[in-house]
Amino acid sequence: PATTMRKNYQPPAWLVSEIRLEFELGLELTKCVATMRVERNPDGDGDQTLHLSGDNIAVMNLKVDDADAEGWSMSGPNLLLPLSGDAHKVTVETHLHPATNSQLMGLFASNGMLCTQCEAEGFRRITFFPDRPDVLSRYTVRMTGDKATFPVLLSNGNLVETGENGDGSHWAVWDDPWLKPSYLFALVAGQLVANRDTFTTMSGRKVDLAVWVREGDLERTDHAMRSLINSMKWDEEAFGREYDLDQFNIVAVADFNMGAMENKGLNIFNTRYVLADPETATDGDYDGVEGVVGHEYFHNWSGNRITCRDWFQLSLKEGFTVLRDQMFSADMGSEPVKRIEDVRVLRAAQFPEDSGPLAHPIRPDSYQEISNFYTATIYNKGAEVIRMMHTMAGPERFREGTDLYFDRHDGEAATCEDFVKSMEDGAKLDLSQFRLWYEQAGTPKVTMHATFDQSEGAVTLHFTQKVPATPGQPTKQPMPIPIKVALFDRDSGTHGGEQLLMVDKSKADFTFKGFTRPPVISANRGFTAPIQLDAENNDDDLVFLAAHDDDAFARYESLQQLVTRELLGSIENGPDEKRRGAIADAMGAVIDDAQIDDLMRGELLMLPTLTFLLELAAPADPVALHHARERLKAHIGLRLRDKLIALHERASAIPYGLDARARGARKVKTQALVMLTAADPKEAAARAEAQYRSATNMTDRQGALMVLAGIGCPARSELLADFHARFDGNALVIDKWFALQAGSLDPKVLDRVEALAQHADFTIKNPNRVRSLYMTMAGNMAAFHDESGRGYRMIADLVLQLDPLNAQTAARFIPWLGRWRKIEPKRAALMRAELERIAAAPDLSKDTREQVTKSLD
Ligand code: B3K
Ligand code: ZN
Repeated sequence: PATTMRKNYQPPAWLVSEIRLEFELGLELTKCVATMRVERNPDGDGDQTLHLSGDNIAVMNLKVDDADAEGWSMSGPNLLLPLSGDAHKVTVETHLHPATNSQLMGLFASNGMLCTQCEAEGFRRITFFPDRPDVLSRYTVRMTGDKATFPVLLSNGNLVETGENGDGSHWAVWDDPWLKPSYLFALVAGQLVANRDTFTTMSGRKVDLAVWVREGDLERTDHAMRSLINSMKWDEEAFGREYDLDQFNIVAVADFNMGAMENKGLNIFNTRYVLADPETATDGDYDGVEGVVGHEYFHNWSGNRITCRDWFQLSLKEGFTVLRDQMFSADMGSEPVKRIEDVRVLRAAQFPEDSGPLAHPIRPDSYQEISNFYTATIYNKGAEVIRMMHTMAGPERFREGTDLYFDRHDGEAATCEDFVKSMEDGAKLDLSQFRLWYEQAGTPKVTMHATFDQSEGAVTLHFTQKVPATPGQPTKQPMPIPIKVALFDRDSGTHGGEQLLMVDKSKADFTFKGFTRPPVISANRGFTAPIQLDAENNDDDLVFLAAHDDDAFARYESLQQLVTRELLGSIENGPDEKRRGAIADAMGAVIDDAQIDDLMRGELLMLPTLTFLLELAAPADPVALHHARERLKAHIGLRLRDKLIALHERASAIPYGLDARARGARKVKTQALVMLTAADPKEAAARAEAQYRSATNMTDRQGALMVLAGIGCPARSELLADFHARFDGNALVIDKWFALQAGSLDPKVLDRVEALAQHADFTIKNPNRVRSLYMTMAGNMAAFHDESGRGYRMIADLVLQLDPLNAQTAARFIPWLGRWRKIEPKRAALMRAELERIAAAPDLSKDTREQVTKSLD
């Protein structure tokens, strides 16, 4: 398969200033006539031939300046059209079959409605076009369709005209005044109802807002609407960004490959990130809706007004927009809790990627299939890299940098370099060495060792850094790493202020004076740098920081480190009684601490994820790690039994609400049950059953059922059946029902997953359903890594079955098998064998082929 290289970028030879798209809509057959004004690009290479990308479409009719086109040819899926002049009108007709488009790219049908997904390369499945993000055009869209089937007709921009044809069909014309690349085109047609509101922008423009859903879902759209309004306001205040059209539409679709899509003025969402009410959505789901609504809205500036020159620049819009949505959610809720959650995601999803066969820099050098690069690295590490600029510049100068970026590049297809340069000029930073964060893959490993000179009263912190080798990058240069530290006095429990250190060589020392005894060092506070830090703190220091650190993240981190040390150590040498005791005491202190709120308490009580532990232990036996983690939970649960029960009772008395106090109560309520389960399953089961039966909301109900699903008690199957019956017909909740079983601690998970795949509600055609069963199982370490290799086989079977139908979703399962190098040799061989079985299949998609080949290398 062909590899696209960043260094080979060439500006397009032809530009398209305007395009008019005329659709005759039908579920089985949609006709599309595209009329483009093409103009030779003065900055192009002068190629006389217009290259139009196509994918799975045929030319039904082709005209140049209204006459039948001559001399054109196909080169594979693409259309080559030689042109004589400098500007022409090109008209091309294509026929589309949305009902059978199972890839969910281009124009597809979902539950009787039509909708599109064009990013990254879906527009070429609709019409022939220079489908690359540096070709910006003005779009006019005319749709005509049966009024009963498609009463609502939406596209980008503003609605300018509508009318009836008199034969039961009607039409609408949408005009988008903003130039945009083809990947931001969107169309929706179907039976939809809207939750409407308005927003007045800072300069007084009134914007009509609508969240479009299927009839029965309307009552679950208020949270999405509120999140949209909050996002619009927040972007004005935090970044000075104002919305720029008279309308803003969000549409919810049940069949969708990812979370949502930021099409100009017409965001299309997976129903999962729109629909929420207390009965069917958990607090986590509410946060997901708020975060994704914000994310897609923020793309209007970071992505749409300023887009990407080519797909290697993807992190320009994604990394920056993730940072913006993280800052938004932090402002809407609790900043320290949000930071802890974001770091947990980074460690569980991005660190493994960065140390595996699919590692790539946030600005990759090459790809075969761009869909494979919508990764935790591009998104989450990309956000961390820009967050470091924020840390180095401080909030005011950071804002000057982003202001300059928006100012300088508005209306352009820009590069990561453009962003970095704007930051240098606007935020007054020297980022010459910092650019390495864009070039080098791999999570830097940093060590810190403290020495104390009694006679000088001086503490010296000795840092070393090493960026590990990654595919294609055997040797690395040292990076500039901003590390925030504080030095605590052991007796008073206070420190003399935070300092930001820049570790920019392989070895760097920093000396601090005025100490009479060695301080306790709190390093990488707030997780200022996305690194793996070994701070060589002893257990006493960690216990001290867990109790005294005034940086909430650092406090969390110390406890996590203590637990990590115990878990990794116990695999080799059995449990360390003293350390286990210290952990239980520290957790007990967390339960008792009146200074922290329950949202934070819930974070502090969570043990590190197995994926993160596996990173540190590799190559490891994941099942042994899982058992060690359960044993530690049991130990803590036994030691803190009374406290946990009291916590569960206190939290259960707080009535439902969406405020932080009530949300925090729900979080610790289920956390308490989780700890208790390992120690006293009977007690936990009784409490979980009561919690389930009296639940007034999904957070409590799902939390209780999650606990029960892992315990072999009589209530288990009764309540799982009750849950299914209660929410029958609600696809998003039925997804939860599948996930609860696939993710449970039940030793028979694999049998259950096999049975669930035969359940009447299972369908391989809906990505949410596939993920709820199989992605959850793949993430359930004890099940997926079953010694027999059966978990691996099930995922490989799924990939082979799904790949021809939906390549993008199928390819997303490969990284789970691709982690074989992190696993002990026996299982690693079984994982490799499954990858080889997939690789041997004929006609694999480009998506899956690329991931499998790289994973076997
Ligand atoms: N930009 C889209 C992702 C498109 C993925 C295409 N495979 C959603 C987002 O990041 O906002
Ligand atoms: Zn995005």
